[in-house]
Order: sequence, then C-alpha cells, then structure tokens
Amino acid sequence: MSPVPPTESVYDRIRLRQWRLGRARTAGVERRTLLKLLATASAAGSFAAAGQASARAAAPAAPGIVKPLPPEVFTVRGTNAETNFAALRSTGHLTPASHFFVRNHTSTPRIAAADWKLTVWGSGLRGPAVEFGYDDLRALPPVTRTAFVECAGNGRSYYTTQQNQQVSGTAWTLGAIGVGRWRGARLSDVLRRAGLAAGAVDILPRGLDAEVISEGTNLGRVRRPLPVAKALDDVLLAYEMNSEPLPPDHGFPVRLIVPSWVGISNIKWLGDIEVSDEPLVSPWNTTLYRLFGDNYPPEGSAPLARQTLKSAFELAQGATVTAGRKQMLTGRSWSGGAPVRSVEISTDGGTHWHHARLRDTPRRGDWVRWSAEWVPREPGPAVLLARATDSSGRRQPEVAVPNTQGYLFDAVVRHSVTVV
Ligand SMILES: Nc1nc2c(c(=O)[nH]1)N[C@H]1C(S)=C(S)[C@@H](COP(=O)(O)O)O[C@H]1N2
Ligand SMILES: [Mo]
Repeated sequence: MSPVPPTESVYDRIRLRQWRLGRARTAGVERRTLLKLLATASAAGSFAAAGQASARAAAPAAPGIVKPLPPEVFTVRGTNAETNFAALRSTGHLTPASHFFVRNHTSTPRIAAADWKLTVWGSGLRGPAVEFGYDDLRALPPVTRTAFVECAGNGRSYYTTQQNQQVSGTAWTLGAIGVGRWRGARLSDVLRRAGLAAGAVDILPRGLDAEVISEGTNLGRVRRPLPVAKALDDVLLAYEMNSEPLPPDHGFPVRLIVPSWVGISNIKWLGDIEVSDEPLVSPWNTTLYRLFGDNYPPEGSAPLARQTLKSAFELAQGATVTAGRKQMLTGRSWSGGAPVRSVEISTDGGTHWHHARLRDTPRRGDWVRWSAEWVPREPGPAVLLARATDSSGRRQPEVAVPNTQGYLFDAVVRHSVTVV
C-alpha cells in the first residue's frame, strides 16, 4: 500500500477552518440549513436518531436490500444489515458477498450497466464535463486491491452497553465491516483523463440512490467531499468485488473504494463526481461524520478520515462453552492507521493476557485473522477480551472517548460467555 498522503490531517484542519469562516461552498444544501443541523448535531440523540427509531421497529427483512439476509448471517437494523461475526468463522480472509454487511441510507437502486454513465464535471477541470460509460471504465488499466469497508459507527452500541453513554445512530455491534478484493479503475486515471486542473482541491462523488430525508430536511443524494490528495493516492472506481461484478446492494455498476477511510467515503452507485477548485462541504462532512460532544469544539472535530483499531471474536455474545474441553478461539483485528502488530487475548476479564497467533500478514486498511487455544476450567460466566496493538505502538484502550454520534469506538469489547 502506498504511504499516507502527508497532507491529510493538515487538509482537514484547513478545511474545517475554511468552513467555519464561511469560505467553503456548501454543495446542494444551504449554509443556513447546515448550520441549523449542526446546532442539533452536537446534542446527543438528535440527528441520526431517526435511524435508531427505525432500527427498533426492524422487520425480519431490511426494506430496500436485494440479497437474502438469513438470520444466522445477518442482524437487520432498519434499512441496514449487520454481519454476525460468528458467521465469519467459516469464511476466509475475504468476506463473501453473501456475508457482507449493508449500510443503505435509503434503498438499493436497480441500475443497468448499459444505461449507466459517470459524469465528471466542475470548476476543478480544465474543460467541460466528461462522461464515462461502463465499458470506458473497464477499458482503463485495471487494478485490484484488498480493503475493508467499515462503517464509522461500527461498534457504536458499546458506548451504551459498556460505557453507559447515550449516542445516536444505528446500534451496530462489531459487524459493520467486510473485506473485499476490489477491481476497478484508478480514480486518478479518470480524473486525469477528465482534465484535472492544477488548482483542484476537492472532489464530490455522489450516489444515484434516492435523496435522503432526515427529520423533514432533504439532504439530497448521498455525497461526501474527498480531498484531491486522497483521490489521487489509492482510490478505486470498483466494478468487481471478489472476482464478480459488484452485487446491487454493494453499488452496482460502480462504487468508490477509499482504502482505510470511514465507510461513508465509499460512495455506492456512483453517478457523478464534481471536481472543485474551492473547498466543498456536504452534510456528510459537517453535521455527520465528525466528532461532537464535550471533548470537541461546537462545530465538531475535523471530518473523519481513517478508521480506528478494533478486534472481534468470531463467536456469538453469550455463547456457551464446555468446561475442560479445548476451545479454539478465533477472531479478527483491523486498523485504518498503522497495520496491526499483535493481538492479546484474555479469558478472565482482563487479569491475564496471552498473545494470539496471527494468521494473515497485517496490512493497513485490512484485517488479520487470529486464533488462540483456551481450556475453560470453572463453570459459570466468563468474559473474553481481545486487544490489538498496531505497529505505531497504539493499543486498544479500555474506554473509548465518547462522541454524541457514537463514531470510531475503539475500546476493547467485553465478550460474555457461559462455561457449562
Ligand atoms: N450512494 C450511497 N453510498 C453509500 C451509502 C449510501 O447509503 N448510499 N452508505 C455509505 C455507508 S455509511 C457505508 S458504511 C458504506 C457501506 O457499504 P456496503 O453497504 O457495501 O457495506 O457505503 C457508503 N456508501
Ligand atoms: Mo457508514
């Protein structure tokens, strides 16, 4: 993988200041509307609460998801489907499409490849708008990359169940992640062919799915600005997932893959890309996908970029295990920052720790599978913990710093089992 663009965190700080000073252009939403949304975003339980309400009313099938959602594989949460981590035990390094979580703001649109085109346009191009058809994209030099797509809110429910904090949004456990092998065209090739100007600073990829209505406000179609530095680094316009055409729920015909970054960056059903010579903002990098709350300024942190460090057991919460019999505990750890270096397991609630055996070569933007043997002795409740350390020395903490929308949970998750 290519190194981190050095400009990334600098970019975020600058963009945030520009927006605060009114120097960034809001794309498709009035600045006034954004400021109003922002005022409520900093109070917990406001903006994304609609998602939570629909999660409570979850029907057995998720409205708007096309693929089958067998209950042993998925837990439906509103318009979304979370992968049950226990169901990954039988899968390899890559998450099969049949097991890959789905996060839909509205519902999966059905788009024919023959009717599809991508329009690249805006002040950051040297000339007029340029269109690419499906075959045009496939004719560009293909690249293949293994990368996770992980929702920024993955693990959100543990802010509440482990830390007793109220947060808004879908109450994911740890299954809002999947790893795919993505094949597609380089975004940099597309932007250069479209006539990228030297002064371009942001791009704004936008989905073809329905407009998002949140608490009576039409936010428009899903779109999130991306700095040109990242766009030119390692971003793909993917048309294949695990050697198959993208499934409808995962963005057919074409989606963006933005390695290591928060899930929302990976725009599905891509329809157009604005290229701008001035900074852009949308609800998805202002009122959403920033950190709000007591630990952050009123307008929130810089827009979220990289994912954090996490670990999960491939075991159901509350599973039953037999005393005196050898168990092979398995799981996965991942990071959007430095690659995972080691994983430690505790089977006694955190008193003793042992190294797990890593089964993959750790890479940033990917997960490593691991395993550890355990012979449970005493019958009764037990708490399993898995904690990863990355190659920069960062280790998963005991407590995650809270934010009102429950993003980027990184603490060690307590996994309860019963020994019988
Ligand atoms: N067009 C569009 N793109 C989207 C979304 C969406 O609702 N519409 N959801 C985003 C979010 S929040 C996440 S986490 C990922 C989920 O990708 P997946 O459904 O393929 O797992 O897609 C992102 N891209
Ligand atoms: Mo997400």
